[in-house]
Amino acid sequence: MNTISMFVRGLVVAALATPLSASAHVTLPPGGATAGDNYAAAFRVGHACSGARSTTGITVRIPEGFSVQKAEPRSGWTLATTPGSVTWRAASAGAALPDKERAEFVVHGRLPAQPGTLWFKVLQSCDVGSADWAEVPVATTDKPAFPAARLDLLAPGVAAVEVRDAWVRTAVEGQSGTGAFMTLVAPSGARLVRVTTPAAGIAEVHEMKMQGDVMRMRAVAGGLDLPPRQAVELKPGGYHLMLMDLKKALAPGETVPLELEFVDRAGRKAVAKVQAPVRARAATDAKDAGSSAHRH
Ligand SMILES: [Cu+2]
Repeated sequence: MNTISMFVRGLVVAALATPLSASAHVTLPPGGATAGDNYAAAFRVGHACSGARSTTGITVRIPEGFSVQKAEPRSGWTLATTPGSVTWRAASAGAALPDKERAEFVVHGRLPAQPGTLWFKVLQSCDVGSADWAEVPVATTDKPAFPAARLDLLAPGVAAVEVRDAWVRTAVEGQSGTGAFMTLVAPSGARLVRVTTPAAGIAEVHEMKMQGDVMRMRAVAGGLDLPPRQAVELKPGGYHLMLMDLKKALAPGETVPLELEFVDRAGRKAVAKVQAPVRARAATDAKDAGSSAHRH
């Protein structure tokens, strides 16, 4: 499967999938990882089991193809590994993870070389009861109550970066430049080094900086760094993509294709393709922030 067909398939999935609530479930950060790479699988726990007050244990069942290198210990918890699983257990009631407090349980390993989807089944034990996050959706429309943690394994050249809520500000006829905005998350870290779009002759990563008491913008030297698993927001007044030498007016309802080029921590180039809707201002309602990233 080539990059283009993966891209098209991703768009179809994007139209069907509903966004996962970040606070629910046990999840891996979206954005995926490059097949065959070393990967720090950081399982996020954001709440206890239904009706429980705290999480007392986490067992990750290791899917076939993922070879564990090590699991990160957690203070006050025991850590046990078998060939097929990693288990953290609170050594005392006081060390248990309170409901609504977020934590990450991290397993380092090597990913299988074949692009696709990897599902990690996670058993969450609580002071009362347990939740087995182990259901694997069969169709893209399936929304299981207890989904396993999903990891997209990407072909080389496809950026392991989640692009969220992308939009481009409207431009009237004759206007030379405008801004593009979005949220970027790179689970394994990356650097945004280049932007291209058929809508503009020049596209640059800019930042706003106070110079004396004047706000000025300038190109970010060396590209925009995305630390692992941290959301970096490009928004009016902050980092943004500057589209210059516009080819035509941009009216609400239109879509601007953007190609974002990243360099990962190993120095490899990869691309994310984004269809960014044109709007007059940031969407206040997250539900109609209808950007489509290159997958999900
Ligand atoms: Cu600018």
